[in-house]
Formats: sequence, C-alpha cells, structure tokens
Amino acid sequence: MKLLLLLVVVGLCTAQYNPNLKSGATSIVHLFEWRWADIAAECERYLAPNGFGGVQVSPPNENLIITSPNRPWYERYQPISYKLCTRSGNEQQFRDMVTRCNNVGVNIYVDAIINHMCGAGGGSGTSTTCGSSYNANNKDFPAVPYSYLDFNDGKCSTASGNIENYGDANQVRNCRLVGLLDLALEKEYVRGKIVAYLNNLLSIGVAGFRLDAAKHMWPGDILAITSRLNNLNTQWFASGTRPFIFQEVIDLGGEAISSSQYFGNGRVTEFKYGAKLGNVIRKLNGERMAYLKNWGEGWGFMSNDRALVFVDNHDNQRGHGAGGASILTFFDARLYKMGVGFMLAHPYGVTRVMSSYRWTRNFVNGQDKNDWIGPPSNSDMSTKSVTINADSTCGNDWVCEHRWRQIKNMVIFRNTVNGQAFTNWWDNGGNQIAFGRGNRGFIIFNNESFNMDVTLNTGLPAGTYCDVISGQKEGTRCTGTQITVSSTGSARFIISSSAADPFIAIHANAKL
Ligand code: AAO
Repeated sequence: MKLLLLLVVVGLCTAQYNPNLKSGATSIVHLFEWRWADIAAECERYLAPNGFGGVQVSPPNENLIITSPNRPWYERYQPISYKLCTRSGNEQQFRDMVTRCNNVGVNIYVDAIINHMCGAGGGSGTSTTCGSSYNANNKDFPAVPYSYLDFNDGKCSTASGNIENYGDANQVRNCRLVGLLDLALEKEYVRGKIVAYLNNLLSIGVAGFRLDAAKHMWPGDILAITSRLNNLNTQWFASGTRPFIFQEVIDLGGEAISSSQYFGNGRVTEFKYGAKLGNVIRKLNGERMAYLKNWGEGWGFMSNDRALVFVDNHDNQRGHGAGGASILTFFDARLYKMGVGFMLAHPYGVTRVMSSYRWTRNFVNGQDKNDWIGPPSNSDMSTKSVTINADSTCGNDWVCEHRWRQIKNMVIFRNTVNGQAFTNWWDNGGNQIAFGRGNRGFIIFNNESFNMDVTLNTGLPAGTYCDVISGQKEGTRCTGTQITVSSTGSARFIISSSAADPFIAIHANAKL
C-alpha cells in the first residue's frame, strides 16, 4: 500500500516531465515542415521499426500566408486561429497521422504557439491557410475569436511596443516578440481558448507539447494553462497519463530570465547543449573533447531530469534564435554525425534529433540571406512530399538526418543502453575520448588530426561486435568494422583521422 502510494506520488510529480515513450524508445525526432501524410507513413515504415519514440511536428494550426518573401517557413509561427489546417495538411490528415503513429507506438508532440498571433504588420483579409478572416491592425481574429481586448499592449512600456532589452523580464514577457501580437495570458478568456485548443489535440491523441516562446510567457500563466489540460487519450495511453511539456526557453546566461523559472511546468530546452557541443567538436575557444568528461550539470546545464536536448533546431540551424556559428548542422555532415552520436550515447537529457530540408545558403557578412526559405515546394507552393530513395535516404531535398545510418543506429544504441551508468571514461587529454554505458554499449571518437590505435576496457561481455557507425549488424555478419572484446572486456580500436566517420560504437544488440 505504502509502495503504491509512493508510486502514485512519484508518478504525479514526474508526470509532465516524462515523454511517455513506448517500447524502450528514448528519442524523439523533429520532422520539420513535413506533411501529415508523410509523417504517418514514416511512423509505420521507419520510425517504429527503428526505435524512434516520438515526433515533434510543425505547428498544426491555421497561420498567416506570407508572400513576401514567398512562403517562408516562419509563417507557421504566426497563428490566425486554432483550426487544424496548414501546408502540412488538414484536420482529417492530422487525425489520420496521430492515429497511425499511435497505433505503431510513436508519439506525436505538437509545437504549440500560444504566446502570440501574427505580426502586428500582418495586414488583414483571408489570405490564411484555412481562409479565415483576420485583421492585424485591429487585433481581430474572429475564427478564435480574439479581439483587441485579448492582447498585452497596455502592459508593455517600450516605445516600439516590441522587446528591446532582454535584461528586462517585464519587456520580454509583456512586449511583442519581433512584432508578434502578444496574447494576454493572464485573462481567463484567453486561457480558456488555449486550453480548448490543446485539449482538442489531446483528445485526438497527441502526447504533449513544445511550448513555443515560453520565455515570453509568465511561468504562472503557463501553469494556469497546463494544469487544466486533460490526460492523454486512453485509447493509446495508460489512464491518468499527463501530457509531456517542454518549454522553449533560450537561456545561455546573462539575461533576466532563466530556465529554472520554468521547471515547475515541465522540461525546458537546454540551448547551452548544442552551442557548447558545437564549440567542442569544432575545437573553438580552446575546447577539446577531453573536457566532455563531466558533460551535463558539470558544464552548468540544468538538471538532467528537466532537460530537453538537441544538437541543432529549426532556428539555430539557419541563424535564428541563439547559438551562433558554433551550431553543428547537416551542412557539416562529418562533424554533425559526431555531435549527434555523442549526444545519443551520453545519458544526459531527453534527446531530440533534427530532420531538415535542404536550402541554398547565401551568406552576406556572415548572415544567411536565405534563412527564410520554406520547405521544398511545388509550383503552387504546396509542400513537396518526402520521397524515399532505393538506399533509404530521402529525395525532393528532404535531408532526413534521422535516416542517416550513423544517426539511426545511435538512436538504437541509446535505447539499448537506457538506464545504464556512464562508465569507463578514457581520453588522451585532447580530442580522443571513449566511454561506456554499463555493460551494454561503448563509443570512441578520434577528433584529432592524427591516427588512433588504443586498447581500452569497454565493460562489455566478450564477443564480436559490429561497429554501428561504419556499418551495422545484418543477419549473422557486420557490414562495417568488427570489434573483438576479450574475456577481460578490453578491445583494440583503430581510427584513422581521415576516416569518413572518425568514431566507433558497439552495443549489446549489435553482437554477433
Ligand atoms: C518574422 C520576421 C520578423 C517579423 C515577424 C513579425 O522574421 O522580421 O518582425 O515575423 O512579422 C520565427 C522566426 C522569426 C519570425 C517568427 C514569426 O524565427 O524570424 O519573425 O517566426 O514568423 C527569440 C525567442 C524565441 C524564438 C527565437 C527565434 O526567445 O522564442 O527568438 N524562437 C521561437 C521559434 C521561432 C519563431 C518564434 C519563436 C516566434 O522557435 O521559430 O520565430 O513564434 C536572444 C534571446 C533569445 C531570442 C534571440 C533571437 O538570444 O536570448 O530569447 O530568441 O535573441 O531574438 C547570443 C545570446 C542569446 C541571444 C542571441 C541572439 O547567442 O547568448 O541569448 O545571441 O541575439
């Protein structure tokens, strides 16, 4: 009885921090700008079979159509209503996706934009993804409905009405983020509309939310909303399961607002993670991989049980948001795979893998003038579908990092070592490191400009293992490098500094 009570209490306390992933999965993937129909297919044909636990989808609610520039990705961060209709698909397609992904055990998390509506300069009319009318000049959104009474402007004290100083928490939360009409979340009426939107998504089967621009909302206003959310749909989740909440708060230090102010509501995005990992792998600012020995809280990150981590996101892969030039992306594929490989091997945080589309960068004075370019599209500007090539990569300019063998196999590695301690650390004092996860997995990196030949204690049972970076286990053989672990647990690793991927990973489920 006492134990049961304890379990219930622990369950309640950890509820919104738990992504509720199924069948041993530990990672989610952001399928940025994908169509709902493609995500449904991807859940069935790829994500479930390869151990991905969930998908963060692009905002599903009606947004402003922006034609100058022509259909930028960021128009989806300018809500017009809570109708489920966007370039990714309509409500019926959204429902079909959630059902099909849930049916194969893959959760859907919605990117929820509840801080604001469209930009103040967004004009008026019906040029929106669902055809609803709006008038940004009058702050009128009849399809919700919201009127001028539902926005924050009275509380903002800057001359422009925009956030001008991130050192002032009142500005950051009461003024407009880049001119976006800022909802008055302390109003019961506004809260009610948002709760209804989110509860509708939960009833469809969604498993949780990324709260966009959480830094720009008062933590208490967020709690007033999340505490009124329903439990997850019992068609797929145990009764009493709370929605997973992760809040987008950019806290690199030095500003008025810190991540910790949001811990009561759910997890928080740890932006230091990708920024610092980028520095290490690029060897900027005197960083080296040996310093990763105490990665996590030891680096000043938030506590492990509050962190949502990622190497890059849809903003900082193109110079928006924060992180700057250190951020690793698919454009630097060799370094990127090492970064994502390290993240997935390391126990810290709930991990999110980025999946992008390609665009042509155009740097002028260090800034990408093409940072706005939207998803691959047809001539009518509808989003192109994700095609799958014979080698299982994607076509139509979808990058599909999550399908890169090295990344997909490290998602499986993370599942395999889940719950195991961080063990058997080794480094050369520079940029060669190795570590294990109990007796389930071991990974080793050579990010030096010279070759590596070391024999290390792996902690693994004796046997022959397939490196899951240069290849993988297929049937009874390895398609890449084979590693022999001796009866004492030691193994020899040779990694050329010019290897296509200068790291090796082995785990219990890739043993011959
Ligand atoms: C678009 C146009 C604007 C126009 C607006 C309204 O681009 O010119 O005024 O429409 O018409 C996305 C795009 C925006 C776009 C918006 C709406 O990124 O360009 O505006 O859709 O279409 C801040 C927020 C953070 C936000 C990030 C982009 O705190 O919440 O900016 N991310 C989310 C989404 C994002 C989306 C929105 C929010 C809005 O992920 O896709 O915007 O829904 C500092 C602050 C950060 C701040 C950054 C950037 O960062 O700390 O909080 O992020 O500045 O303003 C160092 C510092 C670091 C600092 C950084 C940059 O690294 O250490 O702290 O420098 O200065």
